[in-house]
Amino acid sequence: MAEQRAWWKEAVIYQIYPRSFADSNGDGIGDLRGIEAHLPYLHTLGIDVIWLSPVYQSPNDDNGYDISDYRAIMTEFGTLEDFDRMLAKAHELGIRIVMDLVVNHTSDEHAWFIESKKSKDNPYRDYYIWKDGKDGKAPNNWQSCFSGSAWQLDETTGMYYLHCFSKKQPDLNWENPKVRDEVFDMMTWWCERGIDGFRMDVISMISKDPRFPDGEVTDGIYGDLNPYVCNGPHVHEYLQEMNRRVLSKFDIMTVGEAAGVTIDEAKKYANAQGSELNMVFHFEHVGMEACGRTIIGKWGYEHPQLSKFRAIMNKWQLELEGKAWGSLYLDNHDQPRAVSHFGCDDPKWRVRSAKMLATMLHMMKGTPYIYQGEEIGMTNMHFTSINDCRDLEEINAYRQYVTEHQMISAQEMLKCFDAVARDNARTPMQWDDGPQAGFTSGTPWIPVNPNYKEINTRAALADPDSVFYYYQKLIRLRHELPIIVYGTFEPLLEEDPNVYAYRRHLGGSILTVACNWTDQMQPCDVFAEGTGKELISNYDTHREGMLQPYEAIAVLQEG
Ligand code: TEU
Ligand code: CA
Repeated sequence: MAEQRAWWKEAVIYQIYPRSFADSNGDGIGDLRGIEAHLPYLHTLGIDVIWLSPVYQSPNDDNGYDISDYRAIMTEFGTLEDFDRMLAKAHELGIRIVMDLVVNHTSDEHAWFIESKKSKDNPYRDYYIWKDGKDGKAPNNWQSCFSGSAWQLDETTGMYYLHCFSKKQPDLNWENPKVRDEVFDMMTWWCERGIDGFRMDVISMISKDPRFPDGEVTDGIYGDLNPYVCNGPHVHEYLQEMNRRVLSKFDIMTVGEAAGVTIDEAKKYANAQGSELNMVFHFEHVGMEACGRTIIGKWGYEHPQLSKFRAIMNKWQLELEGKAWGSLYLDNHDQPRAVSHFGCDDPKWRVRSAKMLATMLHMMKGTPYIYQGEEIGMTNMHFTSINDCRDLEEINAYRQYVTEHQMISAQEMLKCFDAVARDNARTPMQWDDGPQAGFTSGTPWIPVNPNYKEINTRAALADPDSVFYYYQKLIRLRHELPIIVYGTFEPLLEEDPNVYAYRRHLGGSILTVACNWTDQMQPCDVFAEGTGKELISNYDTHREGMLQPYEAIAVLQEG
């Protein structure tokens, strides 16, 4: 079946984490005017869509993923007028804006929750998930994704409410049709304001197993909630209703962040009939299962192994073909920096390996996502103490595993933070080599990575061989060559421990891609002698039958 064409299949998406992107008023916090001022930079890069992490009113317990008013802009970020001006400027530049929709939970400071907790018979009580305790304890043994129990006792009514994330993020009760009405009305309000779609935060978690059973105790303290909150009994019903009542009425794109999603579930969420969402993010390739040893919980510090990573990526490329559309990403605001995690951020190999990773991802099938700073090869930060942490996921994990239960040493925990902590991706965008990397004229909410003097957009724009211009070329190739968007995927060298290679096919044309994941020369024979046109590479010269350290190359044979 010929693939149905769509703009969101042909687009390259850039994620902005507003708090760390650009500060326009010197308070050390990124804001909407700062984003507006840098839209021309993104237009130069060539991206088509911006995914904006939450900008709604929030007490910032989880940096905006705890919303207290869905129809107001966070005070530090600006006003609705600032938003409208930024949106109009983006549209003038041909850039669409996709908002982050966080409706698995709200902030505990949202008006709905303030009402809900007042009494058991309050009209808003069933907007959230309240349960009686058991034997003086929580209703079950679930651990929150941010450590500790997933249940918080509320003294007023003596009942517990569920929070899969922080205690200031109570889960909404999607079984309540009034909740669905409120969410769908709010989504319509934003679509009528002119936005171009939604990234849907943990959307796979909105339907819970009504039995709320205890989970398997994996770290000796609490039970695992994931089997009972991900891909629940009504999740597809709710999304089909959302599609009917909102999404189908607008020319917008949707991507579901689907914690715990499997290939089979993804084929439902992102089915080709378009009855739910356009695509989903899965987590298999960025989790510890691609790396090997987990130390505790989600925490570890081994780098991904090519064999495990490739098996995961190839599985998703092959299984979604013709059935559902995929997303492609290596990092975001929750993940370590791609070049540090998958490549080599040693100054000797940072640029080469960043370009290799970009080639590997952007020549695949699916919609690619670039996280702010990835296009200039920004790297992880270094944690010297818990005081360097701003993210509650790290702070809570440190308290639980180091301080309270002594299950891991402070040094081991910090080593895990160096490798995979979310704050790695949240250090300020590095614009130039001036004070605070040009991010702010004040004191940034989180320190700038000390390597900003070498790694910044001003230096990148002045260097024709920079990672920036390499990404610009990858984006341009995707816009020019349908085989990159619509070609089928064929794995190559599936057992090679060092080289990731694959082919794309469309109408007789063949695109061959090979990427050396090591800092050593490696044999590679996937290119037929002399045929085809080199589309892109991170080396100017090549060695017959070999790949140079971190070499990537893509060759097109026109059919
Ligand atoms: O993340 C959901 C999620 O699964 C996270 O727990 C993520 O996988 C983990 O932090 C990786 O270490 C979404 C948002 O992207 C995240 O920023 C929010 O903190 C979370 O939901 C709650 O809204
Ligand atoms: Ca600011």
